[in-house]
Amino acid sequence: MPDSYLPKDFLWGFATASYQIEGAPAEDGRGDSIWDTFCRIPGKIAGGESGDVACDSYHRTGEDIALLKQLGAKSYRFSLSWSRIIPLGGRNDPVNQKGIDHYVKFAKDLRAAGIEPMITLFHWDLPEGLDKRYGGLLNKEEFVKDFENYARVCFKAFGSTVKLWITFNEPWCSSILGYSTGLFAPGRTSDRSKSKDGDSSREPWIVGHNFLLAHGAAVKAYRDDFKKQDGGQIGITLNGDWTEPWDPEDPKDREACDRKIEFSICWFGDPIYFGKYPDSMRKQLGDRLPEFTPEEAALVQGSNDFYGMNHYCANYIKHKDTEPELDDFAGNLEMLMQNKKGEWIGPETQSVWLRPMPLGFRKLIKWLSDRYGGPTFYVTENGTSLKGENELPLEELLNDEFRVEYFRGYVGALADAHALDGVDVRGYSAWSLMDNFEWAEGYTTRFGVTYVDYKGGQKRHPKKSAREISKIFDQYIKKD
Ligand code: NCW
Repeated sequence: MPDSYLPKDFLWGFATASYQIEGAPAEDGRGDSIWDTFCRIPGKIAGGESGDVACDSYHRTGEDIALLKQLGAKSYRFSLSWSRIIPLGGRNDPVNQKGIDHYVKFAKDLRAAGIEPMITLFHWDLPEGLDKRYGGLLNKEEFVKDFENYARVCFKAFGSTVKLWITFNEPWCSSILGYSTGLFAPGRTSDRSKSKDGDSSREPWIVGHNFLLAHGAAVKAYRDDFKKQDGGQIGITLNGDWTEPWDPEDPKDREACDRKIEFSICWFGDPIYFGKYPDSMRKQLGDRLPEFTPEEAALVQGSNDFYGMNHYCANYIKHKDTEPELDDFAGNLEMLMQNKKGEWIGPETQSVWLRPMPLGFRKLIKWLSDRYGGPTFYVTENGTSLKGENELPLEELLNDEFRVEYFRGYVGALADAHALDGVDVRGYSAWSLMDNFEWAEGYTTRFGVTYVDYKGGQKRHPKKSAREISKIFDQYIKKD
């Protein structure tokens, strides 16, 4: 037993998301989501791919559960496709019983297999109908009501079968990548207008605000009408990287490190824990960052039963002395992979944004725990890709020692955060159970502990990491 440890009933398992694994886009009454439409735009997705087939998980629920069991998972985090449940998305649109039945059976089957289901209500695949009808995430009045309605339909359908709910996955990604850089659906960019008269540099902040209100409304609905009888917990999942100063001697770089975390994580975390946006964001963005009315602030503040943490990597941060650009979303700084001395933050991976640094995980969860008064954490995603993994011969690809090392490093860092720093962490989901549709990167990036043979009938082949991960947790989880 190492010095550090994780609590006895620690829930570890794997995570996926509906559009990334399911396929079956037109089956059993499913409506389009903004990702179906986005994938049809030439040039948006590597290789012109889409989630039309993906891992075919919609048809392989039994196989996926058997795989989870085989790997020893105690929990499985998956997301619901809103447009399978309400094909057009809105509160006055028909509910699709077939969609509900599919997921309820899946959750019950997981439970029967001894695996705790953890449901994400929204992992980026907004019903296309809502985007078309009223501008989707940009429309506060409509979106908040429609999300609350969708959440209520789900809470009612799953009852006590599901005890861990996540409203939104990584709202930063949907807001910034969907409404500023345009890398993700619906692909809106802030360079449509660099002028001060333009509205486009406001859009990501409006979308972020609407996510927070919709989260608050869904949590209130759960607490008012479901939590008591179903006995579950509900939270949001936020992504964010650790930051190290480019020049540790420079106080401005050190300040910029915190500012970067504020712009990515505290943008959502501060309203949820404090009822307001970080001062650094207000200072830079002025009135482009929406204001909370007192009612809105009250709805959002205190709306997390737990903090869902997605974490992958770290960056070096160098401050900028120039005025921030109108479309800057990071806090007027540079994100770098090398520091002043030319040292790399971590090894290269297939994803340009991902360089692992396990100690950064420990530092970040402690930083967040301190800032937010010691909340309960569930790590809802953590994992890696390997540069060139997709090109390797199968045998080598299955021998993913680098991923085993990644999990050893990160799980060890988490155990340190728990045992040595006093962080209250109850669960961990590795990203991902299997290789899947990696959004704009298509199928070129493989995050799975299980290889999916896309050309060979979606057959699953567990990699070495799939077998090792249970041993890693076994080593750290306290026995009595
Ligand atoms: S793309 C992304 N991911 C991966 C994805 O598969 C999963 O669905 C997400 O929850 C793995 O974990 C998350 N995150 C986006 C990374 C940010 C890219 C930064 C671009 C710079 C502007």
